[in-house]
Amino acid sequence: PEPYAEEAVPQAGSPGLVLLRQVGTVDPASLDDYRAHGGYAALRRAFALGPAGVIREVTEAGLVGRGGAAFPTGRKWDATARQPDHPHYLICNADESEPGTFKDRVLMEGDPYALVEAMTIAGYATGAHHGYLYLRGEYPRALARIQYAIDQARARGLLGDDVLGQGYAFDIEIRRGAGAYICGEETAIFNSIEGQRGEPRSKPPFPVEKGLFGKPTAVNNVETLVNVLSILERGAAAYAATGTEGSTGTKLFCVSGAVARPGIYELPFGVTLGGLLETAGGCTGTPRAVLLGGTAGGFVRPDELDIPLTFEGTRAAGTTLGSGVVMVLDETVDLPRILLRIAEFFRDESCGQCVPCRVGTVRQEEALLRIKDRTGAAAADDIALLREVGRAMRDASICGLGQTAWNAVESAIDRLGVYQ
Ligand code: L3W
Ligand code: SF4
Repeated sequence: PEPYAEEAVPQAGSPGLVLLRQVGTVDPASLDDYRAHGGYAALRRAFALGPAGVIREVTEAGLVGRGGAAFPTGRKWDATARQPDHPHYLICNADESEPGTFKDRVLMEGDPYALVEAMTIAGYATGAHHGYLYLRGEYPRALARIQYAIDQARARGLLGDDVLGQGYAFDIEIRRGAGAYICGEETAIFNSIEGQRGEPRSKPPFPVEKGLFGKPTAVNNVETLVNVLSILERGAAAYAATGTEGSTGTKLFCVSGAVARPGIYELPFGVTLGGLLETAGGCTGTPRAVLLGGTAGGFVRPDELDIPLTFEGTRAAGTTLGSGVVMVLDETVDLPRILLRIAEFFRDESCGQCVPCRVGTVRQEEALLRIKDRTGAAAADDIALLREVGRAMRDASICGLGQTAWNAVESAIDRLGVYQ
């Protein structure tokens, strides 16, 4: 393996890893090596269980989506499988673009066959014969490795008209994004693949009913899919024994910023934020804040490190786990500048389709620019304006981008007391 995966995964090769167990230890270019490490046992078990049996295991395991919204995967697959309209499609959302997120890249570069196998299982469970991998355009190494893995799997009868001689036809096509963050929104992916502008569609109807080309479609994040392998290998009960009741299994955390050993960490759900930072070698300076959950998430204070990293725990603490971003900021950072950068990002990445987001993200950036060096009464009017604009974006935007564009700024004002 090339050095990248090992550098990005300080835990590489450690015992107890589930999703990362092969990253840095398996040769990503060798199907034989993947199989020698137990690869394709999960697909064999899937064929033995049948589609309904696979969905039952995934549901009983309590698996929920790892892209940020934590929707139950079993429910999504069941709803797709039941649709009378055909064909069904499977899409793996690998347009990983949330600032500070790089977990899916590590999985795809370090263990590409795992994703190919997991997509095959998801296609089988949901009744799809065609899977798309919608890949972030700026991931050339992931593209090369996954495309090679797909070609090898096809040549060895693990994709194609008769997968593993079981009479099931499935193949995978890679589509690359072209640098737009919004194309990671599931319905914008449909438009992008169909050759239209990458703009989100209104939901409902949900993709499980009307997705790609208007057909039933299951869309899952890379990390979500890779979890399915260990669910099938070990069984739902063994999988669910890790983590908490509301958040089962392990989670990949993308730790960056002022920590001694930044990188991707895999830990059971329920570890505290402080416990995770300790695993990453601790903060290198005096901590000022942690951005949790990415730009769609929010900042927390250094005295809040006892927050349990679970979906329910972060929700109760008024924040979110998002896709697993943990960005540590020390006292040397210029917070108003960071907020401006986040606002610039949202203004830039808004697709412009709906007014609250198109106009709101511009107004938000303007207000932040005005108060960059102000505090107290001098900032009060603009903070009131930010709240009003933020509420409008949250309540009236079509998709998650506009709905969450004010989260980080709001948390910096209310939790960190910036501009006071
Ligand atoms: C069937 C229903 N399906 C919901 C499905 C829906 C989607 C999933 C979640 O993402 C998050 C946000 C940020 N019948 C259903 C149903 N579904 N109700 O469940 O749906 P939803 O609408 O809650 O969320 P979403 O719009 O898919 C918003 C996070 O995404 N985010 C992340 C960005 C970046 C990355 C990355 O770079 N990897 O994830 C940005 O906003 O945290 O929670 O499949 O169809 N009744
Ligand atoms: Fe486009 Fe923003 Fe509306 Fe989403 S909320 S559809 S990104 S304008």
